[in-house]
Amino acid sequence: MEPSTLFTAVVDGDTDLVLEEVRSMVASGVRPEAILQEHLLPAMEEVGRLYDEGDYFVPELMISSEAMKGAMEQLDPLLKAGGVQKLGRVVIGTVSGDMHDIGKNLVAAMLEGNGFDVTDLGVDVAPKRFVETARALLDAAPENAPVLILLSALLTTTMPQMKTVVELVAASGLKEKVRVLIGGAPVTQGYADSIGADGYSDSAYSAVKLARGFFA
Ligand code: B12
Repeated sequence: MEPSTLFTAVVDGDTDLVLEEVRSMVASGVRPEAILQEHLLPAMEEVGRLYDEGDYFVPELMISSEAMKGAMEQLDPLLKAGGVQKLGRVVIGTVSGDMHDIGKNLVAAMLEGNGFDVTDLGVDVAPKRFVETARALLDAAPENAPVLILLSALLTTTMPQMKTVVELVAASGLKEKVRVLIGGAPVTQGYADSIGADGYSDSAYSAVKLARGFFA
């Protein structure tokens, strides 16, 4: 099948064309879920594949993610009005003492672009804010459990904050409903295992796959 103009525009990161296409599809009566499922999500999957294979680099990922974010901003109110469930709720941030946010923003944009409901707490986030935010989301709609907490750290000196968050989640009695995923350049699977985190991945694209797995 020929890829749609919208699909190609997302892969090319052409935000103007993406917005124009989404607008005209909505105007001609295409269901917002179909726009998401049949064009936008496959396009982001293609972007992830190109990145995995080394054809795309971080700038291309960012540009496509931005285009996708623009499309989601247009579709969001329509999807909500239609009662379409988002894929799952995610709280993301860079841990306390750490100001690096390029990777975190990329992961957040990819998740948002792939249909997750993302709460981005920014950088230098205190451990208890992650847990309080997750708890507030659970209280607001307990039937939509679980909530995923995603932690980013780029400094070896701030990585131990991740352990603090994992411990706080356990101490708050939320372990059944909250999962903690970690990432960032110095973080490894071994480190994730050693602190009892529920998952680790080394790229924004694989973070999406990992998150999908938790909500499957
Ligand atoms: C850009 C940068 C900065 C910028 C940050 C700007 C910003 N807004 O983010 C600035 C200049 C501010 C900065 C400051 C500092 N930096 Co700096 N910085 C970097 C640099 C060059 C690139 C990081 C980056 O953005 N990479 C690109 C992104 C896309 O990659 P990423 O973050 O790894 O994210 C990917 C994955 O890891 C993953 N991922 C990321 N987060 C998450 C989370 C989850 C849940 C998952 C699943 C996946 C995931 O997905 C992303 C996309 O694929 C790195 C070097 C490097 N190569 O890493 C140093 C580096 C991280 N910095 C370093 C240092 C030391 C500092 C400073 C202390 C320097 C100083 N003396 O002031 C300060 C600290 C400030 C602070 N308190 O945080 C060191 C850390 C050393 C160490 N072992 O701890 C590094 C490694 C440089 C070096 N070789 O010395 N830095």
